[in-house]
Amino acid sequence: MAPLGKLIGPTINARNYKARIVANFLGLDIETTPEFQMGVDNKTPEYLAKYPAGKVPVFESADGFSLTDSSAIAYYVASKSGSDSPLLGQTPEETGEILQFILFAEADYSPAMAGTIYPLLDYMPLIKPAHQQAEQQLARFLGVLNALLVDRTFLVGERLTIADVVVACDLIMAFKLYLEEADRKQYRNLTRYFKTMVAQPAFKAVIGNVELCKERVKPKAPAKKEKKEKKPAQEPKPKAEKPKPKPAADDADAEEEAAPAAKPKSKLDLLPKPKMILDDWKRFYSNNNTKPDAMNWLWEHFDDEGYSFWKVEYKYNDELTQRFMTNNLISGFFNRLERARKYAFGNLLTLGEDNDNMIWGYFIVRGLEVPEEVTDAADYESFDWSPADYKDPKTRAEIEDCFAWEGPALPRECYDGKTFK
Ligand SMILES: N[C@@H](CCC(=O)N[C@@H](CS)C(=O)NCC(=O)O)C(=O)O
Repeated sequence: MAPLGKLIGPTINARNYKARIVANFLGLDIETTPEFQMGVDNKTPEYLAKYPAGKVPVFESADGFSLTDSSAIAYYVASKSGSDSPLLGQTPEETGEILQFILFAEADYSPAMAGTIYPLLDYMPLIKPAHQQAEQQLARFLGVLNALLVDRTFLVGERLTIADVVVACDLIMAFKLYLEEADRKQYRNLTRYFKTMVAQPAFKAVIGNVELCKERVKPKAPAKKEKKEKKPAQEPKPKAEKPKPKPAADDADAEEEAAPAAKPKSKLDLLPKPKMILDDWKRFYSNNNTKPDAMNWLWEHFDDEGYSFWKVEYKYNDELTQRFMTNNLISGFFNRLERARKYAFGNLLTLGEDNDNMIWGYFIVRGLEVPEEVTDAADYESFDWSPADYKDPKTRAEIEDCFAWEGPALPRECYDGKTFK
């Protein structure tokens, strides 16, 4: 299936999730940009010439149509399955209500959420009266949704619509960072609703598991003012600084994007220099036949003091439904493994049939343990990682067929897969 187009922007971002979830519901494929650098790629002259607001996400269709604004993009994707798209409502009344909730989420709820949470994350200055007002507004809008959901499963009608996709995505940050258990009790209906939404396979494939807030994010203590010192006779010239990539103030999931920057050096960089350079392997794998050429190269060069092999299996295969969604789930997991890209290589495959499939594969990682760059990924816990002895002939045959996406050693027929490199 040719992708419908490309969704440009950071992949770990609630606004970016909307169109991808819609695409999953409808069996459509959308290309993403996992290497996108926020604050850099959306500020280039070329980007600004096309999208003067310099915001993300934007969408470019295969035939040159482009669109901004996450909910508009999601709506456009929803309409691609025809005017009777199941996500767009069954009657004019339902379509009207869908727009009502999308606009409520964007114009009422989101500014209140941002005004409440962003100052706590230091994305905005914390000005007490403004913050209090935002908190009150947020409580008001969460209360509206909570009351409305007392006897509803979905926001509009009896089926899930794009209103649910947009609202649930916009709620992610509040549920992850702000609404503690006691708050969730207060917004019981809304919490039930949110949990139901994010448990849908089409959501899970994009966002993984959402961990609900344990303790509300606290504002950073203000930096202590430096004591005024006598001015030196001559003021030193300020150094010109290069612009740095930065998480945007209103980036709905910027805390996740900012996380890698907080860990300056990996422990893995302190290991003795390996005999095999992972990038050489990745290049060789990309440019040659997997069997026999690339695999022969690997067995010849593999350094078992510097790297280890791991078999990776999804723990919840019985929850998987359509195979294309399983494959999207793998893409989502790989997006969240971004920090490990320098230290790992692997293939995860979707094996089997619709409604009876599994995720299975092998990884090579730097070092002899699964590194924190992998274990820190939000949905790491959804997979079993077991050490693999590549010298054992059966395991070696499995690794070869896994990296080639075909062959008799695969436990089931390969439908599709993803390479992490
Ligand atoms: N209404 C827009 C808002 C887009 C938006 O504000 N995106 C943020 C990231 S989540 C952004 O691009 N910020 C960068 C900036 O404002 O320069 C949408 O839903 O797509």
